[in-house]
Amino acid sequence: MANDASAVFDTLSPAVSRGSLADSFTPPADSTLWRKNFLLGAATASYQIEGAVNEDDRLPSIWDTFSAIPGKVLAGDTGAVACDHYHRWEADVEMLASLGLEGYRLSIAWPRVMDAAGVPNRKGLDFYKRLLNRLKEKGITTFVTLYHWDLPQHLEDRGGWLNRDTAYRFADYADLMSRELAGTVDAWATLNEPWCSAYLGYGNGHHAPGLANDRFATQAMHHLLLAHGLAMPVLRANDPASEKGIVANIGRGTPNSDSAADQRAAHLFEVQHNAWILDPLLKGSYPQDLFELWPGTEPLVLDGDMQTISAPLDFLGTNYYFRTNVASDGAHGFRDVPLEGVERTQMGWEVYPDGLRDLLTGFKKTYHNLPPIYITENGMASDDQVTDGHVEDTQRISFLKRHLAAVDQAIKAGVDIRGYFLWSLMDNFEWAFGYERRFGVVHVDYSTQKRTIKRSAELVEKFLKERKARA
Ligand code: IFM
Repeated sequence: MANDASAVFDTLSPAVSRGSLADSFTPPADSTLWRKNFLLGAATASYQIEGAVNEDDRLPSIWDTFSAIPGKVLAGDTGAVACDHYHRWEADVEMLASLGLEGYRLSIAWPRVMDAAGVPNRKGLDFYKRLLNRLKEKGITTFVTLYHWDLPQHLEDRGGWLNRDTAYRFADYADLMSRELAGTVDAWATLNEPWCSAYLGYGNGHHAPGLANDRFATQAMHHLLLAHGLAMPVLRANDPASEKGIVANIGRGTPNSDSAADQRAAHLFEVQHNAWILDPLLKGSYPQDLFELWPGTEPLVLDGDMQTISAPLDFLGTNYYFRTNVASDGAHGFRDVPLEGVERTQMGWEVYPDGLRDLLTGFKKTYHNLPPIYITENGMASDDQVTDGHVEDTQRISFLKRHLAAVDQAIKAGVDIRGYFLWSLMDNFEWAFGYERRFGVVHVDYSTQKRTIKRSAELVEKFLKERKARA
């Protein structure tokens, strides 16, 4: 591993080549992705795929409540049925295994496994036990996220992540899950994307529970990170053999011009997107620039909290999708300046693989204690159609190829990256965008629940087979 990542970084080509499509998906011979210990898997999340929201005494979550409010989710979609994975999990595991995927990242629905008094729900627990045992039988490495946004509604009714007590309830939940599931989980992630939970949930109201106040966002973030910190020792005690970490969505901000004001704007974009989460976890403090961006929003922090939050991680999961081009807003913040003529996905997100490499190499410079990294999500939405039983998701194939090349570049620049999970295994409930946006490498026909393997998944399978066959 290089000692000075920046020196190596400077010698990298300025852009990850767009390359050609389908048949050249396989990485070049010198790619680090050929290493057999580089884990390649796929990810999902409970509310996005499970459905069965009223079964086996599952309690309502904030997303059941939010999606039932007219206008909150495109086309009025909800996760009530989703991919019906709660009933079809056996076939879904077969499909995952048949694709040769080595890892599966799933999340547990908190409202499924305990009641409001903290009493375990055996039926819900058994679902995850069966699922994880089957994955283990198939030899699939399991990454389990405890919180991927489906907070029990009864906790939101008492303030949700604005209430410090929720962090302690989360530690109780982590305790139950790690006692029950120890031995079937290879890696635990406490939270998925606290930025989304805090900012989209409490800062701008685009996600459940739909509150919109920057001060709420910073306090919710503090309680989320505290929940993470309280859960870590519990997970370590109950399941010592597994890895423990957290998953953050990371965002690249680029300046619209060379002006100092725009450079500052891009810096502030990344402060609120990345440092807001990574500084407390890895440095034990919030970035002061955050409060320049959002004056007067300092959260209430009690003695010892930052120490709890910054306990060492075994891994950091990073989810990457796009970059945001920004300019100064003329005051103390930034404004988005969408670039013209760039490639975009069905979400309208710019395809920008270099951002993944640049962020990871940048983190290595900023955080001397950066733990091993997994890319816990990467992928794109496209309006995929099944034609004669096939889905030719050409843009996704190119997207994945270019992002995997960026990962290879970051590894060669000295970042310790151990694996990559496609987002997502199958099309699913894309939060405020409902079922219209298709992120899967497997197509789901929601009227019949038929799964159709997309061309991208076939090519990943082909690569994994080739890699396995290599001496
Ligand atoms: O679908 C989401 C996922 O739940 C969290 N990360 C981003 C994905 C795409 O928006």
